[in-house]
Amino acid sequence: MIVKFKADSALLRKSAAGADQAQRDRALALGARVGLPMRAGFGIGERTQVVFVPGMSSEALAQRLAAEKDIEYAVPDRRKSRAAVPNDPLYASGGTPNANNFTGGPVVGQWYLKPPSASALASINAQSAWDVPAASAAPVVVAVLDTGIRADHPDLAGKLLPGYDFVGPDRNDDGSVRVPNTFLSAKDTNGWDADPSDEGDGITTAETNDSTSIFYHCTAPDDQGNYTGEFSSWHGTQVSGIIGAATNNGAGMASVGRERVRVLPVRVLAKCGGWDSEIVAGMKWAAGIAVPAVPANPNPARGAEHEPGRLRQLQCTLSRRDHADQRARRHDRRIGRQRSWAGGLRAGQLPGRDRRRRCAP
Ligand SMILES: [Ca+2]
Ligand SMILES: [Ca+2]
Ligand SMILES: [Ca+2]
Repeated sequence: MIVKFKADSALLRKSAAGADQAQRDRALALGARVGLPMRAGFGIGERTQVVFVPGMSSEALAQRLAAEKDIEYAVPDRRKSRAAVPNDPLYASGGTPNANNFTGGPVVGQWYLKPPSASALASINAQSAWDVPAASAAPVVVAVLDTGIRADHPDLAGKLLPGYDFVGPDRNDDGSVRVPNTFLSAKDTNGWDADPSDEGDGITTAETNDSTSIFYHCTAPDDQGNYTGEFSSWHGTQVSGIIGAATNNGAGMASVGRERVRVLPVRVLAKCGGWDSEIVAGMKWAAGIAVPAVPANPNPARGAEHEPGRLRQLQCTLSRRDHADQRARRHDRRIGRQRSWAGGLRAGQLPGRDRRRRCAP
């Protein structure tokens, strides 16, 4: 039991024998007044100390002491244990295979958030960071510049801020807007808008093999150079979950940011990727920098995940990278400029078509 005496309490008399004796005297006097065999614990502050009555529950004692008019507060002294390891089922290791799927989460759990081990050297040990108290009660805003968001995901409830969609109308290879205006890539029938919903970026085998389609060779070829379709990646939602999924809620997965992060979804990629100009506009808006004709972002981000040009490249196998390089060179020859694998524009190049191709393994 933790008790704080009011400043004018008569029990706060100082003792010539020292603070410890004063606390003992105070506990004895308080116990005598309420008719309980009270003992003193250690002091927490000048007017605050621990007291206890053997055989009596903290709740009952708190109720009894709170009625005393010279007691500022009396609260149970409870044992706390570290809560760093969340209770989300997908975080735990050791799923049990059954005929249809896994129950109890994946066999490896979310290994990448746990302390490194002999079998998971690259894990980030988020557990140790979760034990460190937050510097501020205000959540950190992290922008996710990606394929948009599935805001209906239950593990993202309460974690999303109002984002924006910077995927514009379909363009020609020189970057000009197609005439007539179409939105086959955006799939939401309009250009930039306030709804960053992920409309899906799946491409059919027919589309990636149709030389008249704007989705021609938008998927990565296999080792034989054949192009096949891909299902939608829902990548923005996946990344948003890793960054900020509701955590310790007993459902789904845990996130790096736990309850300290809010995700700002910024849609810059759609079917067959996105354009640098729109990605840059999305980055500026996410950071709180004005973008013409777009309402100001009231929640500027302090961190950002930017999918194209970084993660994709890191994920590329050498074989895929070669294919992507060759494809980019062929493409760049057609429009008269060179492009390095690093993905940046060389000095003097015009920022024309630089649609970031997907290169996931
Ligand atoms: Ca749109
Ligand atoms: Ca939209
Ligand atoms: Ca969760």
